[in-house]
Amino acid sequence: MTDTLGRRRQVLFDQDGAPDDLLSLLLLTQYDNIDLRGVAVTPADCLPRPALSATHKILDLVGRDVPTAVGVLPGRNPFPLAWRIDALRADALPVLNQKDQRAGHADALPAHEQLATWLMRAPAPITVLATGPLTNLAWCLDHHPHVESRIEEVVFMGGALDVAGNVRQPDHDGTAEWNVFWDPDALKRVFDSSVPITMFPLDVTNRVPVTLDFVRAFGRHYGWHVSDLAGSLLALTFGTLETTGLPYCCWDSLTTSYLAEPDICTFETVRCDVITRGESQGRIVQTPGGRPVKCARAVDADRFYQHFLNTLTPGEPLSS
Ligand code: AGV
Ligand code: CA
Repeated sequence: MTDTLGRRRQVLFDQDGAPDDLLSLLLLTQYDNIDLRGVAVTPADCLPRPALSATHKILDLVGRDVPTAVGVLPGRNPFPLAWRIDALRADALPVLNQKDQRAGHADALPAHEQLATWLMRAPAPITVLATGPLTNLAWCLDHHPHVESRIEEVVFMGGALDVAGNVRQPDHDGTAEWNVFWDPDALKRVFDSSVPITMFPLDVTNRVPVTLDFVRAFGRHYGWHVSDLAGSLLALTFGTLETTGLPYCCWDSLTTSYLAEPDICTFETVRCDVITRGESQGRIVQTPGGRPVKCARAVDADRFYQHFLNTLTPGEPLSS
């Protein structure tokens, strides 16, 4: 999907280094209609150093030179360490370590300042894809208000509207989704701006769990670096159902697929607000006076899995 002049859509990607985020990065690198201008790593659902390293190795693997930056701003509610260490596992995957890596360096600026710079320098309105918390973007809006007009659309994985949240923490009532819970004030700040927001809450992302059949489909293409990486990252997600009671889903990759195939989901405008304090912090509420958000409400799951598989495997299986 290019615009009427055939221009590619410019995207800044703010991700937080979980397997799902790294799969999203891989998808983005394969989309012909996307001009990926920068990748930020938010230190939320990851250890930032290995997540940055894995990010560099993925870009290297697919032969892409894209600027990166690592985040330093903290969230109020830290992610479980047991999840954050997945970045160490991803960074150690053999497919990402086929050669001595040139030490990849992030830009010297921390991600929030770098994001502001990228936004200010963007030659045309730019899309911000966020598959982690919105902390960096909120900082940009606070400190450089004029960047608001540079943003064409914020595409965000987060929230839970008419379904339960996925936060299971003491002193919390379970109504929040983690990307919002990590830094509820950040979403509030983005809601208070005028940027168009397209949001992918758990209501739809829960419908695309990582299944064994789906992971095994990548095994049929074993031997091609991109499908090996995709299958390995998906395999890292197993055990989630057993340890948390909830399956690992393609939360971020479904959100990312919107940039290539915008009609895999259907959307409704919902007026939203976010609770920032107390036992429901991070919960999104629908209220008549709330801020309009374009929310994904239904997904064609089969079409999504097919899109994901087609994008990250070669035309034909290497062996039958
Ligand atoms: O709430 C979904 C978000 C997505 O951006 N993340 C994971 C995806 O990257 C947090 C999360 C929720 N449940 C999790 C998460 C789990 N069981 N393991 C790791 N991360
Ligand atoms: Ca994420």
